[in-house]
Amino acid sequence: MKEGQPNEIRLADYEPPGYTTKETTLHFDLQDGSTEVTSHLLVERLDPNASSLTLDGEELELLEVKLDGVVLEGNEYSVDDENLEIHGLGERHEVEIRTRIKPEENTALEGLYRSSQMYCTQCEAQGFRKITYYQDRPDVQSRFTTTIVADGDTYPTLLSNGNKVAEESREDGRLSVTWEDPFPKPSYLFALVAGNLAVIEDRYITGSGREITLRIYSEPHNIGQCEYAMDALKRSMAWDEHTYGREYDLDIFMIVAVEDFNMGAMENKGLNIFNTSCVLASPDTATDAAYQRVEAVVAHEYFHNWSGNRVTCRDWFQLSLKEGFTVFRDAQFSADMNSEPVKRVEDVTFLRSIQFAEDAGPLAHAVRPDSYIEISNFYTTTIYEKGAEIVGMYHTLLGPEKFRAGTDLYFDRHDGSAATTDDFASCMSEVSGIDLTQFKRWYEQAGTPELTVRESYHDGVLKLTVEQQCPPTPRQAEKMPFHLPVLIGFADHVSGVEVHTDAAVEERAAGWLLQIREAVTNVEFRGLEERPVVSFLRSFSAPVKVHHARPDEELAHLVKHDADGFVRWDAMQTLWVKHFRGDGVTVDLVSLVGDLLDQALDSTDAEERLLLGTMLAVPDENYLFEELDEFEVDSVCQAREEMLDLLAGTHAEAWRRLMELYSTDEPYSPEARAIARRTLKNTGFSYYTRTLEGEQLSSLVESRYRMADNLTDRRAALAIVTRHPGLDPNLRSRVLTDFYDAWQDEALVIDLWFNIQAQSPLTSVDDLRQLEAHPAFSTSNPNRARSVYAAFGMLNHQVLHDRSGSGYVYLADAIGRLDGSNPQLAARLATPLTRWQRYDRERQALMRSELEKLAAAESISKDLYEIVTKSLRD
Ligand code: B3K
Ligand code: ZN
Repeated sequence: MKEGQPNEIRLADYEPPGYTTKETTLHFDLQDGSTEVTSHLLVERLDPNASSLTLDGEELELLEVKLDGVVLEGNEYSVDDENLEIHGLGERHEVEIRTRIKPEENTALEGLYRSSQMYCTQCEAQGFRKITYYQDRPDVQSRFTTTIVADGDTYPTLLSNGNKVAEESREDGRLSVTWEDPFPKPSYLFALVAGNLAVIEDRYITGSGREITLRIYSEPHNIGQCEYAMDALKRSMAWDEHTYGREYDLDIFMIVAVEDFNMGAMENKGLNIFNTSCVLASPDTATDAAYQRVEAVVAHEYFHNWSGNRVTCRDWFQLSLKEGFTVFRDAQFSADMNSEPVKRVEDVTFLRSIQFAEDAGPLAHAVRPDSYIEISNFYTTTIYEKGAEIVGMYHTLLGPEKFRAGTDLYFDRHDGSAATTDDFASCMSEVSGIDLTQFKRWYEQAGTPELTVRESYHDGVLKLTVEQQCPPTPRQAEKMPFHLPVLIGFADHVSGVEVHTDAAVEERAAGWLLQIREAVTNVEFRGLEERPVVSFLRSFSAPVKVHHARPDEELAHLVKHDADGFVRWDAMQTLWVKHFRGDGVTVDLVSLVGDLLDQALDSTDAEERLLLGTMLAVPDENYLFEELDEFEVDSVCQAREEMLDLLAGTHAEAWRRLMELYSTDEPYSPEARAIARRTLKNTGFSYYTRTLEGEQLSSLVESRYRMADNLTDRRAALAIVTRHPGLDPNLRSRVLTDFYDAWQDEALVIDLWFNIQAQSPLTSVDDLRQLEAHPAFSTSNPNRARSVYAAFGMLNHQVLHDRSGSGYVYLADAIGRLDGSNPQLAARLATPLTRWQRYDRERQALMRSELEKLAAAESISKDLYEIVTKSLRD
């Protein structure tokens, strides 16, 4: 890295800009090997005392600077590695800057770069400064006009934000296209695409009767897989009108599918750019989970048009303002399209496995952090998923009508401007009359709060005491109590109950909402005929851990009977965690699973089937590692395998029936009803194969693999092929080769092929090296790199945590190599090593030593430096 420590940016240092850029006119001349960018800026003074304009710029070749039409000499401005400053300015000026950049050499995939045969951009958060010198900060919003000139034969598709206003094919074979975006926007929402792209087109009529042209572009070989995304887009547009009263504003909305992309997708105004993995879907190339991800990400990026673009963030500390809110919105959408409790179960599983781990580790940070070194590192599950939980808590506290009034006020008041999380809270408070001052601690205090619940029952009165505390996190030793909503009900219908509490309480559908604000809260339920089974934290109404000492029989009762699907699943998880902690569960978990299995065999309701699908699974290792305070990796993995074998063996016949009952000839459909059938079928298949060996096993696996007519079923077979220790190795290699040969031209399917091998405990470090040597492996494509390194680091626990330390060395070496070309990706892949604190002492030492090696590298990037040094600090 450059000399010295990199700068820390602090929220406390925020200052509004002295000047703003009102109009931005850009001209791109795309040539092979280099691109010339001319920007014409109209700047205006905001602060009467300001006289210099600071522009951001990185890795640019500066060709010329003009001020009000006059070329400036080198001594009339100052320029260094990060900024260009022009001094002695007045009220209003025209600044013109010419720079040269090299998109072909841009392997970091930030700014303007090449992916396959096209040019594309990624500007959030600070990529625009790699295109030209600019006020690259979200509180500067400008109207953009963009002209792109390129060779017309190679790049007939030239796109940017807004509406196309001119197109000219010149005599020299160059094509020139101009786009104008009427909505002022910050530079992070700028986008440009140039390529020879195929397109599908549709239209959408808004509630007010405007016709919007919808286009999805991709490389020609992918265009057949864009229909599902188009369908999801139209459903998202209708849903946002209906649920939030938000209509689309431009006349055209475009999505472009790009093969090389660092994350999922990007909400550039009117021109969303997507990782192919979040837009392409066909039965043979996308699993059920991938279809659902396409639906969710299309919706997420579309919803940003209001929560992010029309109302943007004042500074990057406010990132959760747009991300938390938009994740909440896309979760509501997915719940409406599929199943509410199942979506909640999926989100809580993710939150507990990944976000709680972040909150408990050295990289814990507040949802509105105080400081950062590299903002790209703050696109975290805390900002996104915990941020979404905060918005969910506003929704629960206010109820749906007032919440909608709050969002209406927020969109109305802050339209066209850059807002803060405090502004959002003010709107929620104003419409509801609820004092949210204390609630805002959720943005300031890191760490997962823990509730301890105590119950006592006498003479028809049930007393609950709820105590809260939050563990210390880096640089935040002491925490103040949180204001949080707790939804409570009883598993069985109880009438005539009166509630007395020192907290605010409100009757809600099938239960009560408590607003907890104190460190200790008491609640009494009076007038009960017998002791009820308490259903606590229904719908997971707050992102907290709950310690609730209670008989296992009560949990089993909740599993079978509670009205809240989330609580049913949650009670089952509590029992599993207790079991793996070795606490001696007093109910028979194997027969409880048997009861659920019977329900699954009898169920006729798709939502219930989906929920049962989640309940028939034993929690995975990441979930258990987070929930168990102390554990040893190999013992947990082994205990889990033994439990799976026991469940399989005890109910072998029922698993087989489940597999067969839900095997149908129906053509593939991504609807919840069909997904539910496949989930149960493949759950049965997976358990049943644990009871087989030899020829019986081979023939079942091979026949299921051969008869699969979609990727979900094929993947289920492949998972057994790659993980079942008793499977004939010849069959394993035959199926893997067959799969590769059949799908070698489908990049996303081959990603899955690498991924499923990299995550199998049967894949050793030597096998991983062989995978890396495969001709289809490449680290320049982030999806492919992740398919091996992220799958290994996040999911292959036994090999990663091998006592020899070879797994850590392997992962760290890969990260070190990648850091040279793509720092964002490298920093992201380091996540498993940053969790070192939760493992045993020997493993801690081995993991820390790999982090120290990475930190010591001469040329470490700012991105990776921040992650490794912060994760090593005491
Ligand atoms: N806003 C983008 C994320 C940008 C990440 C930059 N490193 C995608 C999203 O959350 O919608
Ligand atoms: Zn987002």
